[in-house]
Amino acid sequence: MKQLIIPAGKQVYCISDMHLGFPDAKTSRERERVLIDWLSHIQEDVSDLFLLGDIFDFWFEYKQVVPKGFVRFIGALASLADQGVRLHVFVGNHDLWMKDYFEQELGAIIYREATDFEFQFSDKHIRICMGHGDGMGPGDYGYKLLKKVFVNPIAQFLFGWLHPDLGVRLAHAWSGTRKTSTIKAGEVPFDPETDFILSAVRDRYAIDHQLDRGVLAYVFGHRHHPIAMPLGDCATYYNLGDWFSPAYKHAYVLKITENGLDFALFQPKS
Ligand SMILES: [Mn+2]
Repeated sequence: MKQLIIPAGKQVYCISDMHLGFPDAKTSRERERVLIDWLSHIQEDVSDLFLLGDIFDFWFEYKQVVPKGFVRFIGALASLADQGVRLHVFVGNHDLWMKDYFEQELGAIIYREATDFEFQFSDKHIRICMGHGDGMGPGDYGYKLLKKVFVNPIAQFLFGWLHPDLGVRLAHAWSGTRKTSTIKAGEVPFDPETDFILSAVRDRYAIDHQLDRGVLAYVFGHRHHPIAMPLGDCATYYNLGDWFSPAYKHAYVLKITENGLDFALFQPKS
């Protein structure tokens, strides 16, 4: 359980699945601008910013090189970090090849597994479990096998020795083959009977509830559809949606405040 003290008047913001770079440079640049506007809007009261994975549609850190692009977004994060905002970055299945670049540059904390947090407000403690959500629960064996290859140190070492122009092109070609399924993921209706993250969350909740751990919410991304689903009387499963679906219709923001949780659709400025 990681404990975070939240100063009076401040709050915690969580978003997921921005997939910067997807599906092309022009659309991604527009989304990047909207995200930067949002970051400047929250800067007055954010203490901790959680990015729950798939920030980038593809990210790979070579020993001396990182992918081109996203300078404005990374710059906006740097500016928040310089003001004392803590950045919490979960790796997603699209950007799991993060190493220590954001740690070194932004002081970000990188998470590779679902993690429990306790947010300590002046008169209240809120416990929340957060993660990206890929590879959780039953099924999806094809992806689980692929993830074993992706996280394999030898496979990463070999990929890292490809010239970046070739490696990044291969990665984009791979992402391109999955473009339709990425876009469609958010359009598939949420089915509580088959949702693999919900299945894993229910297992976790059963244990937490039995041990009276007081976990208020289980927050994930990855599925690209927004969900707020009660689990029993006092806990909720949230999924934060995504930022690339048309008109930001799936872009949800979870705020953790001294008054509790606030889960709301992002409202772009017209
Ligand atoms: Mn995603």
